[in-house]
Amino acid sequence: MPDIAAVKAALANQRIETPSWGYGNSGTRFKVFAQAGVPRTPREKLEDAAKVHEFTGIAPKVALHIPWDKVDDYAALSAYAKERGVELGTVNSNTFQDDDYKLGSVCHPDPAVRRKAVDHLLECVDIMDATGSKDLKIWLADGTNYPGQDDIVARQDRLAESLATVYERLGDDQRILLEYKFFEPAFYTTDVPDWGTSYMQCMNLGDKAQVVVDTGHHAPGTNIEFIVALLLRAKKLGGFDFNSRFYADDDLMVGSADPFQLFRILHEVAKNGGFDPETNVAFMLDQCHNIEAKIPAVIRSVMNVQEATAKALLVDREALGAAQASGDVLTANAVIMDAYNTDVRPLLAEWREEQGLAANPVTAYAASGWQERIAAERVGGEQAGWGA
Ligand code: PSV
Ligand code: MN
Repeated sequence: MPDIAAVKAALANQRIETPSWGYGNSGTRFKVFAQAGVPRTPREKLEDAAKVHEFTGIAPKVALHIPWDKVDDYAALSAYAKERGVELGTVNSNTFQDDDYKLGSVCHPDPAVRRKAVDHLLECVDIMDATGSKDLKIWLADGTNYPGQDDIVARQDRLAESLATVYERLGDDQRILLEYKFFEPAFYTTDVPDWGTSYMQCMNLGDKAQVVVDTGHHAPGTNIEFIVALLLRAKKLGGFDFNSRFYADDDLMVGSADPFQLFRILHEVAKNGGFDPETNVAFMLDQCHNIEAKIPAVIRSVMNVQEATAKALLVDREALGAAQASGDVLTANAVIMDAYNTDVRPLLAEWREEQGLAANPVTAYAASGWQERIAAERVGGEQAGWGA
């Protein structure tokens, strides 16, 4: 059995980045629901993210989304984050909310629109320089809705050329993380629909371009842990956008719909060196929860990743390897299921207390008075959120 001290040490090294947009109002295309106390500025989002870190101890980074988190002075924003015990993480680009992007951004048939999109991506790298962020996460809404609408291969060529311009601009320790999603908003073709397309583009770009796996961006039934294992083997897994889905890109709290899948993914991560700092996998949340309270739902997601990680670390890999080598199918499967079925909550409560944290971050947050305080203080101004 794995040594509990080693499991605890590995848990202490875990870092989960939370998304600035997870703290704002969100909804579906039918309705955006407003909540009391939701941040009105990037600084207030950082204050909320700092609370998640305060109660979990493992969420010290906050991903930004540009232009949603646009400010005049990024160095000052970074300093504000540090004062609250967190730091700015991945910069997410946005080439999907401008009228010019109706037919695409970096794949658009018009070179002027492509230039505009590339300029935005270059601006994101400038911001990374100012914030000290290492990763530019690119998710593209590009695609077509009808057969014949545009040339599939020409769009790949435009994509490659646009990304190459951005890649050239990266500093030595900066990366492009190219995210894929199989559909939405485009319904016929999507220009980066799957890990293979992202991998091909990243291969052409070079070592500083890697694939992001958003757990909600696959067709139902896709074996995501297989993709994760292959990308780790190829040294091309740049990071995760964790969330949960029942149907498509539901963006629910990670681990809520299918905790077993999350465990299986994290088992492949653990087994294939994905938790080693030198592998440099960014563990990010990408959730837009609409009906539940913002901060505790992010805390819950962080805890769900942590629980699945603890279970993955408990897999008896020696016993698993021996069973696999001897073709003992039932024992191999039993080793995996034993780890998954272990209740790790007491272990995590103990670990938190050893770290000087409350045993239960959700109840500790509820008792902290922060939610009441922001509801009372954040009155007036415009709450951050999707459009409405
Ligand atoms: C797209 O659905 C996505 O997953 C991308 O990561 C974006 O950056 C994020 O959602 C927020 O729109
Ligand atoms: Mn995502």
